[in-house]
Order: sequence, then structure tokens, then C-alpha cells
Amino acid sequence: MTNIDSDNSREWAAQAYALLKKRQEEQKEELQKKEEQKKEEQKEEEQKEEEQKEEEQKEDLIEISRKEDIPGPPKIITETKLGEFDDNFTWSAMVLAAQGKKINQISIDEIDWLTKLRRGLEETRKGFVTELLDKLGDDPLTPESLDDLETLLIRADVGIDSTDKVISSLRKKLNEEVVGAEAGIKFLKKQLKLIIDKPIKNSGIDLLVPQKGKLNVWLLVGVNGVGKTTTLGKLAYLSSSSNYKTLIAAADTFRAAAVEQLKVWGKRSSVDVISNQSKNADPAAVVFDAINSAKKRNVDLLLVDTAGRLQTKNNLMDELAKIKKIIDKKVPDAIIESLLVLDASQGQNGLKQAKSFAKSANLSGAIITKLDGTSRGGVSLAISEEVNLPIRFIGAGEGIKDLRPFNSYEFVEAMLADK
Ligand SMILES: Nc1nc2c(ncn2[C@@H]2O[C@H](COP(=O)(O)OP(=O)(O)OP(=O)(O)O)[C@@H](O)[C@H]2O)c(=O)[nH]1
Ligand SMILES: [Mg+2]
Repeated sequence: MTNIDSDNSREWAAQAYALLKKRQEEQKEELQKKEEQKKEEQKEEEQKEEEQKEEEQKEDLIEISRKEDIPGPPKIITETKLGEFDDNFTWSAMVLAAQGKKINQISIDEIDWLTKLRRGLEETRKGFVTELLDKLGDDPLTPESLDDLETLLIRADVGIDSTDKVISSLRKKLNEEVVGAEAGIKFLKKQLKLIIDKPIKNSGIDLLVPQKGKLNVWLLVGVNGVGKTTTLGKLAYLSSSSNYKTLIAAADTFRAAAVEQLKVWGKRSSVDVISNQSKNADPAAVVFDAINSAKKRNVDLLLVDTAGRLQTKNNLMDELAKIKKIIDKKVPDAIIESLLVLDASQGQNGLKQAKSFAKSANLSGAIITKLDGTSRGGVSLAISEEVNLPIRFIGAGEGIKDLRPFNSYEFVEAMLADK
């Protein structure tokens, strides 16, 4: 980025910030007005009641409980607050601008998410970009700096195949021309993006959304503890707040607390949960009930939580096959997505899981979770290159809004942000 560019960027980000702040203040004022109006109405009502009660008290001296003692309905706080106008804001605004967003199209939620993603990938970046930039300085790339880069990529869990690919294309470029540090990073970003985009392009679907007019069934699979249930909860919120009729099937009947955990998420996102409380219930039977219910209610998206832990792995795969069979039989034209949930902090272990699941579970995509605070965010590249799975969503936190559709540009920018 030249100085002129970065001056312009800051100016642009400052304008966006001012606009968001103004919008937030207007919303606040509007909310305040509404609340005052409500209070006014309440007061009038109370006064009327008071007068009535006074009349009654004259006849009968009974103590009457005052209305203030009765608690009002709980306030639902889902609005994200605008943070400071800082480096995080400027960076996030620029990433949105680079994708063609106009100043008045930017939302606080988007800024908040990008800030979280960039913060989350800080550890991955620390052991990688910071060191790389230190090593490179302002000098052009040399064959030695490529060796350093190779080590750093492997250390960030990018995987051997992706690393080889990136290094050999950089080497080729170096043979043809002098590549400065800045241009080198730009080229590196482009190569990493190409790797992540390949399986997405191959799938023919850029952005995974439920198809309208059909029943979409998304199965969340993966080993225990990777974040399946949490991810499902966040997906339920994303889906219902995007106006898709959503339903949850609690098909993890293996772990006793799983249904309760899902019900909490269901409540948070106002989505119903179909479950079977009896011990040793058959997961396929829960899916059977859920499909009946989904058909009756004209549901767009049925989210199915599955167990991550059964006695043996074969058992788990058999269970998944049984669930799919039931769906195929009952709704042959349903669109089934089998999404493998992977915990980024498990690095190469996660890659192994992906390879083993991909062999037997007929997966159609991956969801990477726990990208907040791990130094192994690079594993997303290994999943794309070595398992050929399109990444569909990424999670960076335990909150309901901490999951977003995967965007390779934002991901690579966050992973290689230079501060
Ligand atoms: N920091 C962080 N924690 C997460 C994220 N996603 C899930 N978790 C946490 O990871 C833990 C396990 O999450 P679950 O959703 O229960 O995982 P699961 O795969 O359903 O686990 P089993 O049902 O036991 O197989 C919980 O403490 C979650 O809060 C994330 O993106 N970031
Ligand atoms: Mg679970």
C-alpha cells in the first residue's frame, strides 16, 4: 500500500465510522423515544388504576402491591455496539471496501466479525507473517527467504502439499523477475486464496445457502468436542434471522446432556428442537420424526446434530449412513449437505480426522471452528488442498454471532494482515 493509498483508506474508514456512529445514535434515540412513549402510556394506565384502587381502599383498607414491584419483560440484547475508531476498524472497513462494499452498505456486525477474525488469527500470524516481514525487511525476495517462508508455512499447519505449491510458484516468479517484499506478500496471498478457492469452485456453489422450495438437510458431523452442537446453534440463528424456516433435530442420542445443550441454542435462536428423551433412542428415529415435522411445517432447513463419539468409528459411520438412508427414503428430493466440523486448534490432527471421515462419510463441505486464539489457522489450507473439501463456514468464538459464511478473501487477509 502506498502512503497515498493508506491516507485515502483512513479517510474512507473515518467516513464509514462516522456514518455508523450516526446511524447507531439515531437508532438509540428512536429506541429511547419508544421507551418514553411506553412509559408515558404505562403511567397513564397506572394513574387510572391508582384512582380506581383509591376508590376501593376507601371502602376496604387492604394493602395493594404497587405495579413497580412487578418485573417487566426481559430485554433482548442482540445489537452489536460500535467499538472504537481504531486500527481494527480501519482494517475491517478496508477489507469490505476491497470487496466492492460502499460506505453506506457497511454494518456494525460485519466490522465486528472481521475484527474478531483478525484478532482470532493473531496467533497464527505471530508465528508467521510478523516473522516473515522481519526477515524480509524491505529487500527483494531471495532463494533463502523462500526457505524461511517454507518453514513458516509448515509451522502454521498449512500442510506440505499447499506449501510445496506456494513455494514452487514463488520460485518460478523469482526466476522471471525481481520480487520486492510487498509484492511477495501480495503474490503469496493470491496463491493461498487460489488453494482455498479450488474446492469451492469445483463444487459449483460459491456460497452455501438453503435452496428455497425444497427441504435442505444439513448434517453436522465430526469427532467429539470439535464444536458441532455450538456450530449448529449459531447456524440456527444465522438461518432463522435470514428468514429461512428452520428446525433442529437432536440426533446425538449418545450423550445425555446433548439434547439440553441444543434446547438452549434453540431458545436463543427461536428455533424448535425435535428430540427423543428416552434412553438409547435411535438417532435415525429422531431424524424420522424431524422430517415428518419439517414436511408438515414447510421447513426450509433442517439442522441435524450428530454424536461425535460412539463405541467404534465404524459404528459412527453406520449411524450416519442410516440417517442418510432415512432422509433419501422419506424426502428423495431433499438436498443433503454433510458438513464436517473441524477444530482448528487441533492442527494436523484435524487434517487426519478430515481424511478419515472423507473416505467413509461422503462429505460435501467443512466448517472450521475455534479459529479464535489458535496458532494453527493455516490448517484450513491443508483441508482445502489435501481433502478437497470446500470450507462453508468458519467460527471464531462461542457467541451466537461468532459464525459466518466462509469468505476466502477475508480469511487470507486476516491471516496475513501486516500488523
Ligand atoms: N473458543 C471457541 N470455543 C468454541 C467454538 N466452538 C465451540 N467451542 C467450544 O467448544 C466446546 C465443545 O463444543 P460442542 O459444541 O459441545 O462440541 P461437540 O462437537 O458438539 O461435542 P460432542 O457433542 O461432545 O461431540 C464448548 O465448550 C464450546 O463452547 C469456537 O468457535 N471458539
Ligand atoms: Mg455435541
